[in-house]
Amino acid sequence: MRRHRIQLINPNTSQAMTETMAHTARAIAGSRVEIEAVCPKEGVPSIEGHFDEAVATLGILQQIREGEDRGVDGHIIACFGDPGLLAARELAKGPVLGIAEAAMHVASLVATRFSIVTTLPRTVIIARHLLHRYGFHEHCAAVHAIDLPVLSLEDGSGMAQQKVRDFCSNVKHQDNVGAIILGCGGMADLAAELSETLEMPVIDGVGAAVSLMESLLNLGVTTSKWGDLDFPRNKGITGPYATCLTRPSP
Ligand code: 2AL
Repeated sequence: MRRHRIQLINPNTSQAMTETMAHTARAIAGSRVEIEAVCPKEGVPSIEGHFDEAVATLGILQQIREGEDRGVDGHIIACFGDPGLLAARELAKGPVLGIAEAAMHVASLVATRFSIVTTLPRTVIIARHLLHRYGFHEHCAAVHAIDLPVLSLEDGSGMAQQKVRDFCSNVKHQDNVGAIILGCGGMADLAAELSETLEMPVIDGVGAAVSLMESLLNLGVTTSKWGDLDFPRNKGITGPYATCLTRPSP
């Protein structure tokens, strides 16, 4: 069988976070899967609000376009707000998954209710909007914020990681849920350890998305081009994004 190439897009410009997520993705991926981890050269160093998401989205679409041109089979948007997900699906032929939607789907398969542990309080509303959009709001007991910025997960002190551990332990004893979702791509490397110490499923979206993507690729399923996810109409975009976002004419 043919090898599958999955593009893991970190939508922020942090190389350290890209490597953290790539490491987890490669540990989860099967032997026939190649993970191509990328992040934009320009943009926001971390994504912690609606403005950051808007700025990051054009970089994501550019990576999707380049990945399609390189011949990758599927794309993962590795930021817990799933920025630009539907726009990316319009641009891509291969499947595109967001790590929040992947984590929520996986958690809902192994527990009736889950809680989410994320970074800054201002990102909580982003997770809540996604719970509603994906139909999982009734599965979610609470969204907790450790109240530290995204990049504190990469500062080498281990303080943010310890806060995630403490929050997850409290969730286990207080939220009456069967699973916990880690609500930031930079927490990807904590899922295995926490699942073992807490003896309950602690789900990271990067691993969940890699596994789901592998399944979609094995099934031979691609993004539907029948209806609203059809390629964007070629109406002549102008400006700096004209060439990097426009599909070559068939
Ligand atoms: C994120 C994430 O996963 N990566 C990033 O830059 N911001 N979202 C979050 N809620 O922490």
